[in-house]
Amino acid sequence: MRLSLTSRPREVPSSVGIVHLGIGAFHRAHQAVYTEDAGDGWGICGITQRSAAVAGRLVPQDGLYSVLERGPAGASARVIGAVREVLTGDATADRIADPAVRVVSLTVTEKGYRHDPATGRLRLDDPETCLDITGRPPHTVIGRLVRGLALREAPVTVLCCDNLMSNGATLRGLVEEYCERAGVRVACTTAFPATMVDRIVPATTAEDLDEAERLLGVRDAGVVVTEPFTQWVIEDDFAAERPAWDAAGAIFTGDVAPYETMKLRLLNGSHSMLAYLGSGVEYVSEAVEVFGDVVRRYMDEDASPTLGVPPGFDLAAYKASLLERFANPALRHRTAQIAMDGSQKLPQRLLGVVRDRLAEGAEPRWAALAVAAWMRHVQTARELDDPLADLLRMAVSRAGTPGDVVDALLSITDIFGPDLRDSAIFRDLLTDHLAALTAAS
Ligand code: CS2
Repeated sequence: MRLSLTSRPREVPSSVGIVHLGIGAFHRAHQAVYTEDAGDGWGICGITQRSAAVAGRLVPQDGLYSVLERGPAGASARVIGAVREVLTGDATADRIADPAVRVVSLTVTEKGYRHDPATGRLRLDDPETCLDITGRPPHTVIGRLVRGLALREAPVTVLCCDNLMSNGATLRGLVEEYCERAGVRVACTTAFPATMVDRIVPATTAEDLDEAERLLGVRDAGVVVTEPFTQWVIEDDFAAERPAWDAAGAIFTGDVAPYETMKLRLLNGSHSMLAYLGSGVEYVSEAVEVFGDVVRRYMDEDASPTLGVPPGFDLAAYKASLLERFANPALRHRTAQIAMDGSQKLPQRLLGVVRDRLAEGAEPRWAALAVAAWMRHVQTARELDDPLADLLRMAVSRAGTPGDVVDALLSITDIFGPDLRDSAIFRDLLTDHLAALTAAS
């Protein structure tokens, strides 16, 4: 029997107040769970942005799906009913225009913003963005969001839940830049709070579907798998009403920046380091067995001195908990899943650490090792899953020695900016590490 309101009758929200762009596994394991746990009746309209597959799985199940939590002590599954509609991308603008909607949230991954990761501005060499700007029915996330906002009068909060630096302000900047170039006016009041989102959500496997069926007694085609840990810190700056996410454990604060930088540099930076150094093993839990010590040194010696830690926060305990989460053997988080889209991830995860350490006159040795491991990945990966893959492959195809490879990749200023391209210290660190990684393989 399939999961649905008939096979598992339950109360669900009767209306939609949130439109969510990018209804992938992360949203369903994170913000949708907080929305359900807030218990104040907010329903979500999830809109797929790239692939309609989620709609195909959730619509026949009345929007229901299960969250399979895999901890070291075992697995549990619960059904979530907060998602009331699942639509495909073309519906975005009309759905945002609905005055009953007060929050538009996004998880579209770093590359979904089609921005320049080094400057945070729109990439005007992106053909899809250019076509949207000329006025066709929009295909890009920013184009669709702007079209929807322009149709509104009622105030709305736009909540970016992706791992970008200053994600709220970055998204606001992209929306404003797009409006200016496309000659579009947004008249409604908007707010773009910053958020820090955290939960590890590996891709669902066939074993996960079977395990959820065993636990629930019905087949769910929309299972998402995750760890027990979850965290959400949100800037308290809303243009209109919002769910009581704080009742579900979210933290509202005036300044998200310290949490955001800490999470991006410690969790995501370490994750990327493990993914590239550990590209020879399948799972993060295996990579951490081999590279746990260098990750610890990256966190302690390079990343930690760059952080402004929130008052009362136990940084040592946070770092120890990250290593424990990475080591969770039940999670089966593939290194390849994290390794993708490196060009979009490196700046906020590792290059900020490099910059800050260089500015202090220190040598960011471990952060440079992680970046060199990415360079090795670019050189050797059979398939490079990255929006800049062509550019990256072309850069390394002409390069011979490790020094050449470093120079060729560092000169991509969309990733490194002119400052890191021109840093002799960083270049030398990268060259030494890449030579050692090349010799070791
Ligand atoms: C990961 C993140 O895939 C990746 O790049 O580093 O998705 C990570 O699992 C989440 O940010 C954890 O909150």
